[in-house]
Order: sequence, then structure tokens, then C-alpha cells
Amino acid sequence: MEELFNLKGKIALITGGTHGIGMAIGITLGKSGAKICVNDISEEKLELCKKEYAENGIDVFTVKFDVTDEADVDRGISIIEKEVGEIGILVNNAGIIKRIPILEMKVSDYKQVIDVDLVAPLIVSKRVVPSMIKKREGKVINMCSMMSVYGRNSVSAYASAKGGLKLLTANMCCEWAKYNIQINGIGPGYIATAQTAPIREGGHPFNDLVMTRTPAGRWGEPEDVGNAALFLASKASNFVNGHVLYVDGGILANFGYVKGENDIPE
Ligand code: NAP
Ligand code: GCO
Repeated sequence: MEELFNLKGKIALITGGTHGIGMAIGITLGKSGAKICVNDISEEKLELCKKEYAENGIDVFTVKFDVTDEADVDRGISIIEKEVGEIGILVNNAGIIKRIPILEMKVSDYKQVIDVDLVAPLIVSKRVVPSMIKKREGKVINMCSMMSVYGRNSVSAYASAKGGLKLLTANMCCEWAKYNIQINGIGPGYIATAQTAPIREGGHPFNDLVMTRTPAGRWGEPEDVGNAALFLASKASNFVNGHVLYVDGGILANFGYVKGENDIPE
């Protein structure tokens, strides 16, 4: 059974993998034997992340590029291909969110979120997948969200992008599954990272909503997502394709609650 999840000999690229969910994925895949390459848009964060990877026994290869810039992506991937080797596992994790009501949001803000969260996975995949096609083997994991299926006030750009990414994942499957490439999404629920800190910390009321709306009664941890990524990056998922695996503590299964009925057990 261990062999099913053994990634020895595989090279994985996690975009935006210097902290949060991306780092948890990098550490989990690295501990399973993969050579980990991490991208970010910040040189400083690329430097800072090396220590935590090393503390987990992982000699991470880092490369700075902007996932929304085709030329920069080509340059960055070429460096990885030259210095490390061809990528066998691509995790399109980099993402941003802007929480702005539609009528107050500038169109440029909307387009920026779409560029990072939806167009960039296309750009990076178009650059990486041809070598997977040649090899007749590969894994692509697109970081979707429960917002791939739900909206909520103030996250229209983000939900539009993540909804589109769910169907881009399906279309990648339709075009590339015949080459023995598995392309799936992960849809995290509410995970405790820097991205959700503004709506989780300081007594923010949204925290109460998440705690009661999530049947598991807790925020997810980045490691919860890392474990799902290991499944989708491994041989164990070789017949799973075009799927979005929700890692959400049951929130998508839960229509709602009556105060008191769902109090979290002591
Ligand atoms: P995060 O802390 O904001 O990390 C996002 C990463 O993406 C950062 O390292 C960021 O780099 C990088 N990035 C942003 N723009 C980039 C660009 N143009 N080029 C390269 N890298 C770029 O987010 P997170 O919470 O770990 O989430 C990671 C992914 O999971 C995102 O796609 C997010 O939408 C998704 N997700 C998160 C949750 C959650 O509850 N946290 C739930 C569902 C889905 P810098 O920090 O240097 O800007
Ligand atoms: C928000 C949160 C969410 C999470 C995640 C939920 O403002 O509602 O940031 O969008 O990031 O996508 O799955």
C-alpha cells in the first residue's frame, strides 16, 4: 500500500508554495519522496520558506516568477527543467482574493483576481503539460474552492475565478486524460491561513459562521489539504480525473443549522 503513495523520482512544482496551503502541499509531497520546486512572486518569501522546508527534511528548489505572465512562466519553468528536470506533478496553487462588493469593485480588481486565480493555471499548465504528454504520464492539481460552487457577498471575482477553474479542470481532463494525465481540483473549505486571517481573527463574526456552518466544527488546517493533494498526486488516483475533491469539513453537505441544535460538543 505504501508504494501507492510513494512519489520517489517525481518532480513537483507548487505555485505560491512559500506558505499556507501551498507549503503544506509541498511538505507532504516532499515527505512522500517527490523533489519539490516552489514558485512565488516574492524573492523574500522564497528565501524565508527554505528554512521550514529544511526543518521537514526537504531541500526545496525555489524560482521566482509571476504566474500571470506567460514569458515569465516560460523562463521560470525552463530554469526548473534545466536545473531539476521535467515536472511530473503540477499544483496550480497560487491565488489571491479581493473582498469587495460588486458595485464598489473596480473592473481592474476583478480582472486581477481572474488573471491570478483562473488564467494563470491555464498559462502554467500550457507550459508544463506538453512534456507530460510526451511522457504519457502526469498529474495536474488545480486549487479550486468551495467557492467553485458557492457565492457569498463581496467575493464575486474570486468565486467567478474558482467556478471557472472547476470547469477548466474538467476541460483539461477531456483533452489530456488520453495521455495518462490526471487533472483534478481540490476545493478547500475554510482553512486557517494568511488569506483567511482577516475574517477569522480578532473576534470577526465570520468565524462564528464558519464554526457553526462547518459540521466538523473547526477551521481546516493547511495539512488537511496537503493530505488530499498527496492522494491526487499519487498512483492511488490514477482513475480519478476531472474531479474536484472538497476538503471542507462537510460545509458543502450542510444546508444550515438551528442555533443550539448544532452546538459543538464539549
Ligand atoms: P495565501 O496565503 O494567500 O497564498 C497564496 C500564494 O500565492 C502566496 O504565496 C502568494 O505569494 C502566491 N501568489 C499570489 N499571486 C501570485 C503570482 N502572480 N505569481 C506567483 N505567486 C503568486 O493563500 P492560501 O490560503 O495558502 O491559499 C492557497 C490557494 O488555496 C489559493 O489558490 C486559494 O484561493 C486557495 N484556497 C484557500 C482557502 C482558504 O481557506 N485559505 C480555501 C479555498 C481555496 P505572495 O504571498 O508573495 O503574494
Ligand atoms: C472568504 C474566504 C473564502 C476562502 C475559501 C473558501 O472570504 O469567503 O476567503 O473564499 O478563501 O475560498 O473555500
